Amino acid sequence: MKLYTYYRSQASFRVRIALNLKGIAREDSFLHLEKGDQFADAYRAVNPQMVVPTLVDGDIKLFQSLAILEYLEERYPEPPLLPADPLARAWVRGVALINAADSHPLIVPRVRHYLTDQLKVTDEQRLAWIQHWLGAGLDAIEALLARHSASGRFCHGERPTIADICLVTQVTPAKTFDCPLAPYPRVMRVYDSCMAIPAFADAHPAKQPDAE
Ligand SMILES: N[C@@H](CCC(=O)N[C@@H](CS)C(=O)NCC(=O)O)C(=O)O
Repeated sequence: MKLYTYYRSQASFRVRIALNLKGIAREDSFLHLEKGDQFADAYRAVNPQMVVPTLVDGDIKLFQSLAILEYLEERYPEPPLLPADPLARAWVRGVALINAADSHPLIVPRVRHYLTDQLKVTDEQRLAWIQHWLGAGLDAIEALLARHSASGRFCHGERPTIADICLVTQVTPAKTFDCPLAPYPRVMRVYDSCMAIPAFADAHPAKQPDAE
C-alpha cells in the first residue's frame, strides 16, 4: 500500500499506527503541507480535498483517516482495533470522534492559516484557539475514561483500539502547542501505555523520514 503522508499530520499518524499494529507494509509518499504540496494538481487528482492522508490500495484511493482505519479493520481483522461488543464499539468510536471529528479539524493547517491570513488574529490569539480546542477534547476524554470501568492501561480493555489511536493524536499536538497535561492523568496513562508499543512509537511524527 502507498500512503501519502506528512510527518506532523495527526490524521496520517493515525493511519501509520493502524498499519503498524496490523503489520501491513507501506510505501510513503511525502507531502510538505507548510510548503503547499497538497495543492499541486498532481495531488489534487489523488485527493480532491487536498489533505493527507490518502492510502492507495491497488487502484483504490482511500481518504479520511477514520474511514481508512475502518477499512483496515474490515480487511485485516487481526489484531482487532475495535472490541467485539456493539456497545463497547460505539463507546470506542465515540472517543475516537472527539479527536478526529471535533478537536483536530479546528487546528489543521488550513484553519490556522485562515485565522492568521484572513481574520488577522495575532500569534497569541491563534495559540489560545488551538489550546482551547485541544483542551476541550482532553477534558471530555478524561471525564469519559474516569467513568468507564473497562478503561485502564488503554481506553477500553487490554489492547489498543481506535480510541487509543485517536487519544494519541489528541495528546501529540497538545504537547506541540504546550497545552497543560497535568489535569489529564488518565489520558496520559493511556498515552504512555500506547507509546511504549513499537507500532505507536515508530509511527510518531519525530520518527518519520520527512521529520524536520
Ligand atoms: N478528517 C480528515 C482530516 C484530514 C486533514 O485535514 N489533514 C491535514 C493534516 S492532519 C491536512 O492535510 N491539512 C492540509 C491543510 O490544512 O491545508 C482525516 O481524518 O483524514
